[in-house]
Amino acid sequence: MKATARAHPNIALVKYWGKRDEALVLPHQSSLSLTLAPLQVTTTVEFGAASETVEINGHVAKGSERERVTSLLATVRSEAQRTLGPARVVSRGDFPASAGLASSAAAFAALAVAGRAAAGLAPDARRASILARQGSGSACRSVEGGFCEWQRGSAADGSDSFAVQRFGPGHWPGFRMVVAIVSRAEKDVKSRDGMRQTVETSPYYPAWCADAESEIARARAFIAGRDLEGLGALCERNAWRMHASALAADPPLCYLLPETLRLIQQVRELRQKGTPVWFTLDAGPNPVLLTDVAHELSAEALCLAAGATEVVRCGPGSDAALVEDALF
Ligand code: 2P0
Repeated sequence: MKATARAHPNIALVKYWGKRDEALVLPHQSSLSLTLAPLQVTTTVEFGAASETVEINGHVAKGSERERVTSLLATVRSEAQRTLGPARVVSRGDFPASAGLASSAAAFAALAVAGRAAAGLAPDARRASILARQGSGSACRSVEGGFCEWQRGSAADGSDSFAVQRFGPGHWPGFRMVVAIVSRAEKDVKSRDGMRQTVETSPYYPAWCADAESEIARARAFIAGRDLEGLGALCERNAWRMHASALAADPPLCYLLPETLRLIQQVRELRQKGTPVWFTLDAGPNPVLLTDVAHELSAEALCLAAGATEVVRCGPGSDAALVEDALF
């Protein structure tokens, strides 16, 4: 009745931006990401507690944060078809939630894996991915390691909308993602709301969806061939196109800061001088650089020189996994 799991966050190379079903968290387009080590979140779930409690990074979760955890556990209970009683959940990340990286992806992947194990359900990556998706869309891509593709699916109940691993972490061990923190400020519009606003009001939204879907096969081919130049260029244009769709919303959504553009300009200049470095951008101001192990220190130095206050160097991470060390 008690289990603990750890999971890594992920960064999308081809992005998810918009839902066709808000309640089930079903996307309008497929996406493809890399699971990132060494960052991780650990979560312990125990059923049979006196009352349902959720503690995240040392504080008691309330409101929608708590609701997303408890509704995921309700799905676990119905799958287990057992009387499990209230759950105690404790979750801790080794990176701050405001670091510009979505800790929610790792947190919900760890919760799905630990919750299923605590309920006595057999390990099942597909079911865990579907479960994690209901907490946060991108979390479905953190159940397995390496390069994972979230297939949008078409079923109304979401049963065919989950992530599958395309290449394990050992496929391209020298691939690196370098996260440049230029701002830790809370963003004005959360991803969930920004996506909705873009879907409902951006005239560019249908073009964004069609383009993102068509990039998936090309991204897969570049990863298969460990083609950093091809993948880097694809990631940059996919990030720009996601931001273009958001900028065209009404009211417009601009997640970029002057510091973001300055850093991106320097990435381009360093590349023109021969260093293989590209960038991607999530729904926030902090660029993530794509490079290889031979150039990650150059990428880090660029970020610091361009004004980043903190830099996190990451490589391909492994599957979400059960661990022995419970948090309580
Ligand atoms: C992604 N993002 O593919 C995209 C790129 C942000 C930009 O997934 O509403 O926390 O919980 O499904 O997964 C961030 O949104 O949103 C995200 P919900 P999520 O990684």
